[in-house]
Amino acid sequence: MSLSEENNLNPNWDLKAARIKSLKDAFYIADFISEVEEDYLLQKISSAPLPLWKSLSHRRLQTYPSPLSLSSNTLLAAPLPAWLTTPIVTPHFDALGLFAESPHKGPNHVLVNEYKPGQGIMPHEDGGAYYPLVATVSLGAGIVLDLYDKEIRDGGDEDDCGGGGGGRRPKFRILQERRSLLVTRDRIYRDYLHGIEERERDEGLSADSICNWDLLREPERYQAGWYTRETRISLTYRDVLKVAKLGNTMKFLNKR
Ligand SMILES: O=C(O)CCC(=O)C(=O)O
Repeated sequence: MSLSEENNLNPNWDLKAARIKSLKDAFYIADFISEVEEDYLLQKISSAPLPLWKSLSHRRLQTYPSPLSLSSNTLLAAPLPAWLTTPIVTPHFDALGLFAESPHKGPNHVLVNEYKPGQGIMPHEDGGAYYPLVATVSLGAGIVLDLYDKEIRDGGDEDDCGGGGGGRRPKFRILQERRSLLVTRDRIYRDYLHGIEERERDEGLSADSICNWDLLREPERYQAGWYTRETRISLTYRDVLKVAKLGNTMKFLNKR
């Protein structure tokens, strides 16, 4: 089946039904893109020229349309590449009204992160450069995203669905399957750190420890409580608040 034939809206999508109950400001749609769409995106990412990858110590990264200016968290206005827009933003995000209330009414920035088994990302917050909504599409393999209270505490509350162990305990754990969409916004965006443990396998998986267990496409796959990681790529879509037009930037530079 071709990509355009695949490009249908799924009538079963409904943000209310996708709400992760224990989090409220987070949503999970397991079957967000088809296998054909996933293959297409993976092929686009793997055929990008090598210099587009920035190698970091524990993962590698492509940034579209460009990194923010470090001093002012400003994005130089430029369109996202078409392959990152269709079908994810148009029509899928649009149908969900995901960015309907964001300043630019749509995402203007995408990070492509690649994690090999054993790689991850330290707990961090995305901060004030963005409208407080992140839409993450997972490709290639699943991974567990951990949410932490901003203050470091030992252990968690009784009703946590955090599991794991060792050092700092996550308050919540979200399993993101390949081809899924995870949306975090508002309180979850602002009040928690998020990170991915540097592990070869994710363990301690169960309906009690994984917040979105009831929304998984294949819970039976994780019934044993663990799985071995494989290479996973994420696309994180955001709306950067400050955007500069190239013409204005040039005027500004000429006046200096
Ligand atoms: O890969 C992910 O799901 C998380 C990426 C992330 O934390 C980030 O881009 O800030």
